[in-house]
Amino acid sequence: MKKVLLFCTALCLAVAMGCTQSSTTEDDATGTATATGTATTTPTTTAPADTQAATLTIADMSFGDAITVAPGTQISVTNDDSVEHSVTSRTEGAFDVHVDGGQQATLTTPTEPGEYAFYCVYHPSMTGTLIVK
Ligand SMILES: [Cu+2]
Repeated sequence: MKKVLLFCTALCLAVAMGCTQSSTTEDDATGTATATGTATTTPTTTAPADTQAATLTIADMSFGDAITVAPGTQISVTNDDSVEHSVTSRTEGAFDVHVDGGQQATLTTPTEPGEYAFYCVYHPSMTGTLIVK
């Protein structure tokens, strides 16, 4: 009878320890996941705010609203469409950037202030305006 009791106690202890160990591991995993999520969210929130003034997003065959930038600024051009577009100035040689579908490119704005009309060489009906000042 005593032997059975001892065995039971040992088994109960083992189960209890097993439970404690597994729950500790889960807590650790949850803690790590939360920390990682927070770390990832912070830079993502910061990045668009910093680059907002120098970003041109092409979507639905449109350049969107006119953008105003400082001379000699680097603009990040994002093509959200599946087809290639270009950002080509009507002022010859001012800028001409081609971006494949789903890709990004960098456009350096002219150093001469002014209003630059541009279009897409593949879809000439797509037009936009870049204001440098
Ligand atoms: Cu185009």
